[in-house]
Amino acid sequence: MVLLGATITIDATAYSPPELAVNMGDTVVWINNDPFPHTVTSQAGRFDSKSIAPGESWRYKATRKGEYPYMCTFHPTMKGMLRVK
Ligand SMILES: [Cu+2]
Repeated sequence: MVLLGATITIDATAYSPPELAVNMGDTVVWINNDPFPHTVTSQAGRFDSKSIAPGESWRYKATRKGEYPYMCTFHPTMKGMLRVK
């Protein structure tokens, strides 16, 4: 089976899983399960979801190899890492 994408949930002000590796071309989906908004913001400026409302999701197609640390601009302690192989 070929995994074409991956899902990261946002729960209790944390990304789960906090680190994820995907293949180039995969689509990654973040789902906000918290009752308040979050963002998924690349620290190097590669991507920025802007505000993801409660219950909403945001998807990003990983088109370039690399390591992309990201954070939530509303909660600076929220950090994640996306690796694109
Ligand atoms: Cu947040």
